[in-house]
Amino acid sequence: MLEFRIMRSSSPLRRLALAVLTSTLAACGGSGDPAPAAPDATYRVRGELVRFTDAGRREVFIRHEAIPDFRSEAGAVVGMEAMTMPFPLASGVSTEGLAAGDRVEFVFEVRWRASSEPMAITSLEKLPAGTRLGFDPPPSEEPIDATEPAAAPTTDATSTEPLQSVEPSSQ
Ligand SMILES: [Cu+2]
Repeated sequence: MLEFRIMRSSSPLRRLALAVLTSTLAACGGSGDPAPAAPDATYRVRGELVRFTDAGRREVFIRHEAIPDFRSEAGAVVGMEAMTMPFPLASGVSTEGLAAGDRVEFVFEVRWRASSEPMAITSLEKLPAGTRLGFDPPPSEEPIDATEPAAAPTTDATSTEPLQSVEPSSQ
């Protein structure tokens, strides 16, 4: 709330000046990595790599798990349900060894006031094969509960006898 009020109270002129300064600095980045503005938020999420959307593999569709702490641009925790969506990859993020169908863990940053795409993946790593994710169906539901409604205890004496072993006893 405090942040919000400060943002609103800063004059449009000041914000414009800041924007110009920021873009000037970015343009003057030269040989080094242009230092992007600090992200508004960073999330570490797991998901399944559905496919790369371009030949250069700089954007990827990921079916991600729910992100309960996802914040809106206004800063409210709105959460994000599990879904499949595209994520651009920040420069320098390697896709080596990754293929469609891989389970992955990734970090993405959000910059709501970015001039173009507000989200970018800054880390993308393969999870061990067979890693279960939140949207997977439950593990094979062994019909433990379904088969036998608990039988009433029987008073039949024979049922308490251990079964005769077919094998001769070794002792
Ligand atoms: Cu999403």
